[in-house]
Amino acid sequence: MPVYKLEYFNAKSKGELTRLLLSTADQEFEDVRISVEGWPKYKSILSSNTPFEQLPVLTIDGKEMSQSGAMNRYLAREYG
Ligand SMILES: N[C@@H](CCC(=O)N[C@@H](CS)C(=O)NCC(=O)O)C(=O)O
Repeated sequence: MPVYKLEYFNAKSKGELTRLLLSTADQEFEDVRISVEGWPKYKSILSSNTPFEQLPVLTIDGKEMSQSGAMNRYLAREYG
């Protein structure tokens, strides 16, 4: 079973569909919620592999993926 971590703000918006997809597929994931106040500091330490320096970021077995549409399509395909 893949290890998932989803980093997003404590809001619905672009991260919520990913949370719902993972939950509906019964996949455990680390739900990391960043506060708006904490974002500038968090952004400065985001991995250099995170090309757009934006959230959401989905990490799958240590590999980071950005762009909510791409991650949602991936999960939808993966779990039917
Ligand atoms: N095209 C990206 C857009 C991501 C995006 O706009 N993220 C916003 C929050 S919804 C963000 O990280 N804003 C903070 C910033 O750009 O510093 C996606 O769909 O994932």
